[in-house]
Amino acid sequence: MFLDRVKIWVRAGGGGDGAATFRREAHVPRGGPDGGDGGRGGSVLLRVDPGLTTLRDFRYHHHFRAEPGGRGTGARRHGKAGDDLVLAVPPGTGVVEDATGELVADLVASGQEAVVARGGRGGLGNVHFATATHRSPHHAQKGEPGEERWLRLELRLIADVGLVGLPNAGKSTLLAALTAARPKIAPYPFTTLEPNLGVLELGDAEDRRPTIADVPGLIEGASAGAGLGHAFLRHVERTRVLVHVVDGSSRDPEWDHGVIREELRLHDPALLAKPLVVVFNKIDEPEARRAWPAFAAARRAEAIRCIAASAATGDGLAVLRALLGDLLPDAATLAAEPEPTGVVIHRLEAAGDGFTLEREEESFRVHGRRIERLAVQTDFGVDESAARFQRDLERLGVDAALRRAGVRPGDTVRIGGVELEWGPDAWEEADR
Ligand SMILES: Nc1nc2c(ncn2[C@@H]2O[C@H](COP(=O)(O)OP(=O)(O)OP(=O)(O)O)[C@@H](O)[C@H]2O)c(=O)[nH]1
Ligand SMILES: [Mg+2]
Repeated sequence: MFLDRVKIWVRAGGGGDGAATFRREAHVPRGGPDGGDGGRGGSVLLRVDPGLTTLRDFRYHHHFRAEPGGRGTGARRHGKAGDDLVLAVPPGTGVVEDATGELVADLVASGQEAVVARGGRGGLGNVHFATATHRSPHHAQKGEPGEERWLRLELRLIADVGLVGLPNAGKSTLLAALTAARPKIAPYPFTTLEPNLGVLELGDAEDRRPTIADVPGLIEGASAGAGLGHAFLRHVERTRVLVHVVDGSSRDPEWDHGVIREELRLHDPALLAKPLVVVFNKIDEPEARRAWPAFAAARRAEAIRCIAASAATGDGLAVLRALLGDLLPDAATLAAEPEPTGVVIHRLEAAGDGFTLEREEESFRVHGRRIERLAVQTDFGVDESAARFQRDLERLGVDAALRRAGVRPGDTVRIGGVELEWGPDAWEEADR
């Protein structure tokens, strides 16, 4: 199976919990708080490895987790930070947030990285909560959970020249004849299931080394999803020059030519505006030689560049090389990293203090990044921590908003993943 689109789940490590410990020393009967902070959780990153051309590594493995941060301990010892998890992807990998369909990163340049799930912050230890009037706090923060999300990785191979054509036209044979690449070649359609890349040695004074991509054969209806369809057309979107390979010995090369043009147009009319060379291949075959004059005349009438060649014997390949040399830009432009489209690095929203309130039958739901984070970082089993959270609700205005909305004792209030019961003076985590 050709894989250039995969769905993966990533989860960053949660931050470690802060500790609520007290100093114990031989001569100090009641030591002060000395709980250290939890360590930060590891993040999940994607990084471009220019040696990769497929998303094959994600074929059997779809779930990725970074390491959590360690818990803080006594004597103000901080927990260890979790290691980041770095996943290698090929250049041309678009990263789409599955839930929203939004492109969050477009990874094209060698070594380019994107953080796709940020590790949770470590919780603060109780040393941070001691004040002049409250010297022995039992409150420590829990670690912040790591982010998790479903992502779609979509590969658009980055190559200067794209070879397109019906199955069995001779695209892979042509790639092998022009470059050092050794793709599989066979006398039946659908031999190529994954794109192959080769470097074309133009041998000119500028020493240009454009890359050529041989993509699996297109069939009628490809733009609408037939066969392996769109997946392959996506790869030619970024190429600078298209080479359309037609099997000159086929029953009707003119029809073959028309099918591919139509599929390119249906996928994206801009594809037809790219510089194009039609290679009338297999000219060593008698049928091809017979069909060539009419085919050439038709292309001339449409003002489409067209040459007769044989990928098998090498006939016409010098002409093709020279034509590609003319159509491709200079060495500096070729060497430049392609421009990413859209957003490059996913930026996480800052935790704002704002919130919204929603009534759900007998209960309420509070949405707000900051208040949701405070809720998950609170250990409601510790009275002092629950009381502290109550003060956070007052400080942020959530408490007043709930009262205005008519909350009554016993009502359920959900904040993020935490379910609480509204009490006359304090909050309790609802039994679930
Ligand atoms: N006689 C002749 N045969 C050729 C030529 N080019 C390719 N072939 C043969 O055509 C068949 C198909 O070639 P491939 O290069 O695998 O074709 P492809 O376009 O890559 O096919 P898919 O990967 O299936 O899309 C093979 O048997 C090749 O040996 C040529 O110039 N002359
Ligand atoms: Mg092939």
